[in-house]
Amino acid sequence: MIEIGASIVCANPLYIAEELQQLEIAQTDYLHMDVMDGIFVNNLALGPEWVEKISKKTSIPLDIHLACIDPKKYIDMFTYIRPKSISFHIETTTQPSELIKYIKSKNINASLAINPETKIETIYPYLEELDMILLMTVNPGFAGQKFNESVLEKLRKLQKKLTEINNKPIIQVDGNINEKTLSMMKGMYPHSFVLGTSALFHQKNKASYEEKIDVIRKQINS
Ligand code: S6P
Ligand code: MG
Repeated sequence: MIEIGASIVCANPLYIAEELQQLEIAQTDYLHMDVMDGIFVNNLALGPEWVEKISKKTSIPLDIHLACIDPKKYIDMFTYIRPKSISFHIETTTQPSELIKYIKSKNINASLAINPETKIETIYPYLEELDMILLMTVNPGFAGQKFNESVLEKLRKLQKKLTEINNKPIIQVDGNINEKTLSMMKGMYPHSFVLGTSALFHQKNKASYEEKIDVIRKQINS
């Protein structure tokens, strides 16, 4: 099943209750929460108190993206909020299996995120353990960046590799996902798409979130 998520760092924090209401009307499948530590990426975002407040305002499941070094330190800051999934980066730890097991022991889907420049083969040893793989299509840190086309080859390789193993983790893409970049993925769509400024939260197009998400769903399903 295809899932569409909304990246909350791109929403207007001054009107967050209204933003959440519109995302509910749009039947957004999950809210993607970027947690940034200012070290792994050159930006700071979304602490646990803010994420908890959002979780209390909505029934949309939460998807936590830890763009942080030493992810072990951050996982328990979020498990009590009961997110649907937690992603941490392969570039940030030497013990992915330990963290995957730990996240799963909390009944939360475990996911490994991978930056555009990191070779896809680095996650192969963990494919049988994972619930999800987050393929970054931009470098984490900021919204509004250019889609890295080299990720298309990684997506193709990963999909082929997954046909050779028993486990079937979801593939999620994050970064400049819109009608144009979706058309580059045609024929090899992943399962889960994070929408940010380029497809959803930009102000140029005055359509509602419901209409914008509908356009994306129709394109994927066509
Ligand atoms: C990037 C972050 C993403 C962005 C999202 C923005 O640091 O992990 O989740 O919030 O990709 O979307 P867009 O369409 O502005 O690139
Ligand atoms: Mg993200």
